Amino acid sequence: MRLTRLAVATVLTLPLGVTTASAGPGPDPLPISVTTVLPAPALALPDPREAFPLVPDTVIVASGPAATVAGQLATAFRPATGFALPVVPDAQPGAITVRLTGGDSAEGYRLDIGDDGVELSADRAAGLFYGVQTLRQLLPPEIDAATPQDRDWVIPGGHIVDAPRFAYRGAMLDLARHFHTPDEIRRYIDQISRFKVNHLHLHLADDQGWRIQIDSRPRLTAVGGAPGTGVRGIGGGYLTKDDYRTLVAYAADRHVTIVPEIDMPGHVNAAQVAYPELTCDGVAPRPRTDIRVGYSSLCIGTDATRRFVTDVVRELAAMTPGPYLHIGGDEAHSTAHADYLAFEEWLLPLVAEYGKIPFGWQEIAQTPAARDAVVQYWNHEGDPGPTVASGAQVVLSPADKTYLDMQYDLLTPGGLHWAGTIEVDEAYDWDPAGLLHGVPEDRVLGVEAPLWSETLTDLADIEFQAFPRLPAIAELGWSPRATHDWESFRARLGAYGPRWKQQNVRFYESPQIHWS
Ligand code: TNX
Repeated sequence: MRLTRLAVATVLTLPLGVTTASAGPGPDPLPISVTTVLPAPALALPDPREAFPLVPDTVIVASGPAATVAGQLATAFRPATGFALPVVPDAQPGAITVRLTGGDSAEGYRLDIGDDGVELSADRAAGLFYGVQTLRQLLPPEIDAATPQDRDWVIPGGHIVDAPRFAYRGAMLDLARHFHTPDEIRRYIDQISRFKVNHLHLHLADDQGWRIQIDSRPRLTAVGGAPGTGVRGIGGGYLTKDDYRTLVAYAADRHVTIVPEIDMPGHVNAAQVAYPELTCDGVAPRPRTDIRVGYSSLCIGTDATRRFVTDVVRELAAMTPGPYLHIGGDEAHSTAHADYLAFEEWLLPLVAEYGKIPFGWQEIAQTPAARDAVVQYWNHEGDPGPTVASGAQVVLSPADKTYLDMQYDLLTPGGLHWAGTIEVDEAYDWDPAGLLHGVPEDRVLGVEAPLWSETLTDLADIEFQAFPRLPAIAELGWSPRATHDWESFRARLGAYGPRWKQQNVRFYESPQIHWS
């Protein structure tokens, strides 16, 4: 029987377990409550005496810009409930109210759930969007079904007051080693945004391929994106400017900012195959489909290199509305040290001239110009470098904790293990504050989980590597340190399994987790 609003009294007499995910091995399944959300909210107070039943005549009240997010909420809940869930402007009792408030919290939100209604409020649309992601997790996994389910829908009562610990919560996809299609990227955006991840870094060029249209340099994609480019010659493909703009807009609707990366001065073999004048001897290297790194370098200080880099930065900046442009800078083992420093001293200000904040891998921290950049650390051991000591902001992607392409253990298929294997507890058990020697928390812009694609081809491979570790990194980026607790995290993660199953998301059923 479906619940109607008249049946609220019945709901209240039911044990909380009414919204429980199905039983599985291990301890009792976790009943859904405001405390079971991933990533953990800053403050969550359950009220077991209250609960809000979603019924066929439930309406969503919102007006102005809040109506956009209210529409996303309705779109998320309509298929599985089969309810109309109209978005209406006028306040009424017993509704889900979505409301913008007057303050200046960029991403925070508040949820108050009682018998008489649900109120979701935030200062900005991003906060409302995150409140919607939380609400989705307060209904049972079947809420993600594509067709109407014959069951009751009850949102457990209580209050959440939530805001992120760090402004930057990122994921990265490597399109160069294997191209991933816009549909695959969209599906990944759908998944990461559920965990309040707000940046997607796209690694668009490397030795094996070039994956973004640059009008002034058509051979980059004609050659570097041709069939047969990529590791083992599998894949090929590239994003047209239209593809890219459509992706940027799709991500923005989910409050995800795209951070495009062109890796320089190393990792440039594909560019040199297309434009041999970028080498010092003018001879085109052979195309590469292996996974070695560190052998290619732009020829530093030539007009040809300066013109090329300027063309690429100019066009990439013009098609990117987000604040950042990532210029790589890692593993330039074939660039002389003095050349590397000179190149970065020229390149980082060039990015700023085109209106973007330069972003680069940690190697750029050797140059003074990096003081105005975001520096992304993949190796947290040792000295973070003089520029960081003097003020640059950092994003933390320690390879031995956040590299989603590392194997879970040596038996899991796919992935590499040069930084070790990473089980779920290792991805979760660290603190972004204090990871880098001498870098205080207020210098940490956030965290990012990169996923390099040497061994990955399709979306199923991506999902298997990302889940369930991505939510661990997302929680480190979002949740206050005071909530950090492995037992709590693993219980909430175990209860999330049925949601991935419901959505046909492939994930690694880690033996560390009791999956519901
Ligand atoms: C290191 S660490 C890389 C990538 C590889 C990755 C594979 C860093 C910034 N670069 O070139 O794809 O390892 O795990």
